[in-house]
Amino acid sequence: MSNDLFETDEGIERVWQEVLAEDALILRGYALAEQHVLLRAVDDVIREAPFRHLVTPGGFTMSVAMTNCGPLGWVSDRRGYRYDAIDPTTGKPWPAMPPVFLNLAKEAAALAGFDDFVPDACLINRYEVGTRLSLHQDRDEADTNQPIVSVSLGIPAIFQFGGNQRTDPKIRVPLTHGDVVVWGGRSRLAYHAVLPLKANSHPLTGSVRINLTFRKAR
Ligand code: MD3
Ligand code: FE
Repeated sequence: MSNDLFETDEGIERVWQEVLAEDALILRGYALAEQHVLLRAVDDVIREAPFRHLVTPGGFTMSVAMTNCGPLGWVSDRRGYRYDAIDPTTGKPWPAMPPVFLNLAKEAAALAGFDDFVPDACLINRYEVGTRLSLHQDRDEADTNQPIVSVSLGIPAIFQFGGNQRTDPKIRVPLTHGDVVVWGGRSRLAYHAVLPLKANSHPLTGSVRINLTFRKAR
């Protein structure tokens, strides 16, 4: 855990950092400065590309509701998982990535040492009370040398973080409103999960948690 000064385009900024694991860096509260703009941008995206519950290749409906913005979006159906430029629900391209999303993802990645991260996909997850995300790896992206940046908004979740093997020991970490995490290098293919959300409420989102994940899919 450390409280460090960084020189950025905006001047000097103070960032609270926690090393979660090798090459996994938590920037606690890093999104707070933009919280209102971020949530307004989520509302704009979901008006064009509503949240939906995707079906896994195995035929299970996911309890997390999802949508995307940016040039590519992550989708799942009976045929498999993939990134696609077209939203299967609307038949149209995904909404553009809001500038505030892109800038935040790039800045966070740069703080973690990924200077030229340019995400082409932002997956937006919505968790309601009881929603969970079962243990998985994120390996649908072409280049796993590129990090993933996640932004948590709304009610807290307990995140589970393991190793590169499904059965590796796992640690539990709370992720709360405004937390940003950069997952790269040796953490990039780690198994992870979100435990069922407990009832709670946040002044800006109500009883919901929103998670943004920025990815370089291609
Ligand atoms: C560690 N989302 O969308 S964000 C996902 O809170 C996903 O919605 C969770 O797992 C959520 O795939 C967790 C944290 C996260 C995202 C991607 C990772 C952790 C990661 C990729 C590799 C390792
Ligand atoms: Fe994931």
